[in-house]
Amino acid sequence: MTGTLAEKIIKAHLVEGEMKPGQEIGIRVDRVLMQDATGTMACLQFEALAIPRPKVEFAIAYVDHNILQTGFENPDDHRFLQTFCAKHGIYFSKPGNGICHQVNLERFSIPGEVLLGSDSHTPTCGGAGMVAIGVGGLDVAVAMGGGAFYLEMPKIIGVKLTGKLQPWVTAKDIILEMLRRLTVRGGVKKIIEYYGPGVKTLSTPERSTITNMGAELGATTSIFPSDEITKDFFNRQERVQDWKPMQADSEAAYDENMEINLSELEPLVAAPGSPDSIKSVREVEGTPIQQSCIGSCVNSNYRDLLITAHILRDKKVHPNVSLHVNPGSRQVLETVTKPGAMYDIIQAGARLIENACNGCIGMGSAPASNSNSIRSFNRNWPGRSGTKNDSVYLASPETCAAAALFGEITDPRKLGEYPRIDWPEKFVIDDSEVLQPSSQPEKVEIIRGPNIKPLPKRGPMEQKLEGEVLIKVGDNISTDAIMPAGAKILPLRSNIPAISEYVFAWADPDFAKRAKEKKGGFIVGGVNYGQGSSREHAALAPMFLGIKAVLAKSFSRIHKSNLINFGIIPLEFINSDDYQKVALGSRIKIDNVTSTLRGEGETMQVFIDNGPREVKLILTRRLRDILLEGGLLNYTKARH
Ligand code: MIC
Ligand code: SF4
Repeated sequence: MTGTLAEKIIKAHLVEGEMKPGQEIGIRVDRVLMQDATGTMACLQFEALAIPRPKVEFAIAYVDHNILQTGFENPDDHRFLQTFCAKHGIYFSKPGNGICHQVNLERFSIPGEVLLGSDSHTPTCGGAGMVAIGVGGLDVAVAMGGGAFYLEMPKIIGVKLTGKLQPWVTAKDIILEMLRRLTVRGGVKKIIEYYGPGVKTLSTPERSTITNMGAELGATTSIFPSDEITKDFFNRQERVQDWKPMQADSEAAYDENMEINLSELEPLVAAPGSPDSIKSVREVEGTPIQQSCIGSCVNSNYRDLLITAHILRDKKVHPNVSLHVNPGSRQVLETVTKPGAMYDIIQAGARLIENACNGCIGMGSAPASNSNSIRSFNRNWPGRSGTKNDSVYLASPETCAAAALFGEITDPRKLGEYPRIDWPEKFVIDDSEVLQPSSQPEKVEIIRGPNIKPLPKRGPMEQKLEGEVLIKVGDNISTDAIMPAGAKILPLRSNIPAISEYVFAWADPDFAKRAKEKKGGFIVGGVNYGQGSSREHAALAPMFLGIKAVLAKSFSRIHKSNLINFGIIPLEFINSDDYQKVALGSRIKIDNVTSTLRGEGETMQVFIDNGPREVKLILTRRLRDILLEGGLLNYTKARH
């Protein structure tokens, strides 16, 4: 790996370690973003560090997830965040201003800088040449306090793009093709860097569609060069002063290489259940559809909405279909509304949904039982839509709009001539919904309604851990399965005692009750345990229920860090037989926890039903020390 763009940016930010794949490095963070569902905790954690103002160049909190106000909980959180941000030097994007990733790309991305965000789709800004990484809220809080961000130096995969997309084939189909080739774990411990002549054929928002959904590959981040096309985007955002060229050397050498000829791609979908269940639209054509949703942070930009408007112009949505459209930001909504394109969408019968996450996280727009929904979103794990046994297809906005018109999955190439999309000379620029921090912070009172409960604490690591296996799950279990979201549970994000009642609620509704009765215990998982979101609640709530360790075949990057951050030990099976044998109710005993963590050994002895087993404990000194302290907050406080 030499001369790659990701390497250059990391090198310029390196504060500790050697940039060899697999080695721990520390990097300086320039900017952070938070969103409301993870941000309330991140703010409480920042407060616990007792640092008055962020030490990074720019910090912002968005309200975009917990948007439905069906009770006091979400508005309590919004008000807490607004007052907290005003007092503590953090910018605040009001509810309705848009999805964090879309707004951040438009207004706050800076090529060549490092962005850390408490949301897994933070890599969206990689479309503008940033190293943008999704992490748990506590990592963001520590970075805001001036701490470096530590990660395992990833391998860099170079993806050469050649050719040009054919009409009706889109950036979404490029990332779906990546998911077809690599699956949801193909990007773990990797950065995906795009280069080659095909890059020039893609606009900045299209590039961001691709980097956004690199999260579904499990990648640390994804990045595009910053070139004349990026400059053009910054020009139309009236902030060309923030732009700079950034690209890999022409002779850059990648750790792994891939090539995609854009001319050969066709429209694709991810079939229900997982973002990597890829099929061509042709294969599933004719599948009846009852709902079509266009929006979410991966596909709700100006281009996506304008093409939707072109497709729907002077037509009507099929009588059996409910079409939901949500622009990614107020800027997108205003820019599309000005020339009248929004009218085309509304007259066709679409339901206009707020500029926010909405149905993507089950915050409204849940589909009916036994019905098919097609969505321009990025995730379709079972139940994520809010409906049990849901059947959600993921596709481009073009394919979603075609399905909305015909009532069944339809190859968008049948829609005729591909409309020409002209970018507006300038996007509508109005940052008035992003509030600046107060210039008189001493006068600001932070308002905590009854939904804001204090942070739960954990003491230092115990030498001996003992208990039962409280649940055993299979491969690729997402954090949505561990700590479900949706309109009922998401509003409890600031109230850990309340939200912990829902851990594994869909997989095993008795889990929380059992965990409390048994005074904690252990979780057993398969490969890629904890894939998906950055939500640290998938570690924090189990910690609250007394979970001491998770034994799995392997872990996703963000969730593994979150477990460590909250003092839960991630242990990996060496022998897959051990995974087979361990069962719900098996007794687990670890006698030498702290002494093993104090040493350097790469295994830990665990007794499973009295039988001694060795499991992998591959952790750096720093991560072992974090576990010994009982989590990152204790660790950071002890070192201030
Ligand atoms: C998601 O898409 O799953 C979320 C909701 O945006 C999460 C963050 C969260 O759970 O709050 C993510 O992607 O990190
Ligand atoms: Fe919001 Fe969905 Fe994007 Fe997560 S994936 S940030 S819920 S729009």
